[in-house]
Amino acid sequence: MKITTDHLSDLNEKQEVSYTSELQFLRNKFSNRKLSLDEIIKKLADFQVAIPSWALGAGGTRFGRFSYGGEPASLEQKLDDIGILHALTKSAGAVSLHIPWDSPGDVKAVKEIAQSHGIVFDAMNSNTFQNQPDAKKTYKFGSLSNTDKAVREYAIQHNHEVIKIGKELGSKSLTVWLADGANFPGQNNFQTALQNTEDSLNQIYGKLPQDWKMFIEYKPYEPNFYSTVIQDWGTSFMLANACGERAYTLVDLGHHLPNTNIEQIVATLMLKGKLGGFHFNDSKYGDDDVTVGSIKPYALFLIFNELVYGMENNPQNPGLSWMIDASHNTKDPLEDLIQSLEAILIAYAQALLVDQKALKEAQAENDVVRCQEILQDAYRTDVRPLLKAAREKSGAAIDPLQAYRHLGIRKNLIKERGTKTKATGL
Ligand SMILES: [Mn+2]
Repeated sequence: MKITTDHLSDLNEKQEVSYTSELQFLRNKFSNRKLSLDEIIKKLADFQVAIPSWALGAGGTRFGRFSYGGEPASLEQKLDDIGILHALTKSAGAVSLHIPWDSPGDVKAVKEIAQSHGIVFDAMNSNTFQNQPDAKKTYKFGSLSNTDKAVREYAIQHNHEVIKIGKELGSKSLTVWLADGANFPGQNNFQTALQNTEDSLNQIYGKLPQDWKMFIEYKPYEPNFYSTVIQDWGTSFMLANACGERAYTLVDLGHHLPNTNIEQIVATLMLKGKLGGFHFNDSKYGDDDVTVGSIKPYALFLIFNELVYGMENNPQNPGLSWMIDASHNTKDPLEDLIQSLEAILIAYAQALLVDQKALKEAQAENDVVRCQEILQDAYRTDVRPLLKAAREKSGAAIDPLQAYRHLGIRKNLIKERGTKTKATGL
């Protein structure tokens, strides 16, 4: 199913009137500040978030997986799904592939499909956390940190292969996330595991093309429950520094222990020019992978406040690679992703509204109350009219979720693909 501009323009016409008056309200509210709402609208329209190839299917847990019908059964169909998302939102113009779950059989054909949807290939994700059916070595006791050199080399080789596929597709970055760690005290020698990981990452980095970046993702626990080799941002930062200037830390919102101050991590990494990638999701307990902004929208805003500050003040930090990393157990994944994109853009818009000059002054005077007021004034502004204006400007649906339902997209996908298809990956 392909969404045309005709599909959307009828729907948009009905929406226009109400949001124009809401937008005017915002223009009046901010008229006494040197703030261009049109510039913010343009920034929102330009913001693109990669959709991971594994987010289009039903996720499930170790207890069960419930299909919802019309799931994409191939990489080609996954790209079609992202094409639908991008047509509705114009914010999902990139895909992040997971190898080998979504190895492109016919690279040329896959590139053509992506191009027809206006989708580029963002970071490539390697997988050394599970054994593939044809595996010659086992990752049961780790990959890049494994005590067995042959296993480490096997995992390094896999990453080299992922870079090779990525080059053919036009990607410019590799994300490495390791499940390596230990389930029990004494199982691993911490120092040996870390040193092996550093050496292995260096070998992967050695084959990284000059115009590529490598992102090192961290996570405190799971699937290992006693220790994880790359457990936190500090370890990732240290490893990135050990590899070289094109290696960066990747922050995944769900990969922190409860109450971790993620916005401070973001600020620290951007100051040091080492924040490379960002994975969006939300959580209450652990790596829950639920819809962005569904549980802690204020935390998301505070994180975006630091991201915006960094983007404006830290030329030493390169442009970031944005991706949604979530799993969908009870919702239609496409609806869930539309909600996530909306939450990301809301937080971004709110952060762009922060009166940075006034905040700086209040901070200099240690006027704590005023500092909080300034942040919360931005956070409590309903910025949705700005998102609607951005979407109309870029030819998307003003209200993507309503358009998705109105056009009966899931019903159409079920008609095309059947009720029993199963997505590859998770
Ligand atoms: Mn992630």
